[in-house]
Amino acid sequence: MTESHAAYSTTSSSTTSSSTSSPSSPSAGPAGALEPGLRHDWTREEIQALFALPFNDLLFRAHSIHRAHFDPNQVQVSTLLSIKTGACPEDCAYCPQSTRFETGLQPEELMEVEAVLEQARAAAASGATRFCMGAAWRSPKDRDMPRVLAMVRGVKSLGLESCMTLGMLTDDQAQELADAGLDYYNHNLDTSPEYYGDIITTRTYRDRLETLGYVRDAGMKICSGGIVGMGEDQSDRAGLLQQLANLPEHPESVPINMLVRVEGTPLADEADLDPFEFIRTIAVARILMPASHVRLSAGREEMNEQMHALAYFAGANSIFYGERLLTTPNPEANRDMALFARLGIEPEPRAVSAAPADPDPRFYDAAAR
Ligand code: SAM
Ligand code: DTB
Ligand code: SF4
Repeated sequence: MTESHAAYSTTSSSTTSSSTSSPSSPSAGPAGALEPGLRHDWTREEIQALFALPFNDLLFRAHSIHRAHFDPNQVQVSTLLSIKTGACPEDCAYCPQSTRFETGLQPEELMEVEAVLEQARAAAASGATRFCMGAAWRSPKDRDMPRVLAMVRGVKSLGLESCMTLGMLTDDQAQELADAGLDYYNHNLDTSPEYYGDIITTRTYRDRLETLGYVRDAGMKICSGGIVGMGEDQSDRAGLLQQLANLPEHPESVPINMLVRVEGTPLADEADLDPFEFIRTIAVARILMPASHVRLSAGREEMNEQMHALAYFAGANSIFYGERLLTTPNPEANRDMALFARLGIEPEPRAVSAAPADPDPRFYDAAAR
């Protein structure tokens, strides 16, 4: 284990803060999760105190921090594709792709590279700036890597930012992905360390942190977040955000998923989470990780326009765009664009470094309007 891997370990749930900065003082400086002045020593008590604020006070604080770091009228747009579907050996209680649950999902082998690129071209044409590819694997097999790497190179050649979520990685696999040009690796902590064992038994929290360490060491950006609405309590939501914020560097992208309850999974009948509690989670994520993109992720299909608008106000500035997530429905792209127009929101232009030397003029970049 290298020194930086050792730093990817769980934060004890209640450590005393040694920082002098207060939660109400947003860090100044340019946006970027490596920005100096960001805190990595949040205690559970401090975070729970944020959750306990009156709703308007919490949103005002989160929105002020959001404005200090981002254009509040821009939202980053990613598209998601399942490149290998179902038949996953893991037992994540929320997931329709686990082979252990009868969800009626039709498994599909790893896609061919050209079929993935066809979808990536469509995503680029519809205005997405990042293309995220997900595989229902515990971890990729070495024999899968050449095809996966070809997908990364192909997506990059279209001028899109690339993201993958393939399960646990070895340090070598992380390096291969980085060398192929992968920009982001998505690997979620999912929930607090204490609640984690109620949801997944086939891999540990430590395993997840180890993969995040390899991803960081290989030089890729981290996309890591979790799921709410799985029957956890507020302290678990605080615990998830505490783990993410206290990583050696904040993840550049923090997806907050609302559980999509799928028939056949153990969480199919989970009770509704109070929508304001979901908004609070977004707001607290924004306060803790001021320079990170906070993604309003799964579960949007069940959220109305007012809820979307509140989430954007609270600090969410990224979405998955397109009518499907991995296996479940997502709002149609034109509904998102219509809401953006009503709210005066523009898609965030893609990062300059992702543009190819010679962009293909056939593909329209809606975000670059
Ligand atoms: N198999 C890989 C892994 O788990 O590391 C990558 C794909 S997995 C589907 C990616 C993430 O999707 C999970 O970590 C989880 O946070 C999220 N997810 C899966 N099913 C979900 C559901 N029903 N509702 C909300 N989020 C879900
Ligand atoms: C993430 O945090 N959410 C996305 C992405 N990372 C891979 C996945 C959501 C999956 C929702 C259930 C499904 O469609 O299968
Ligand atoms: Fe498999 Fe990923 Fe689903 Fe867990 S979340 S069952 S690892 S596809």
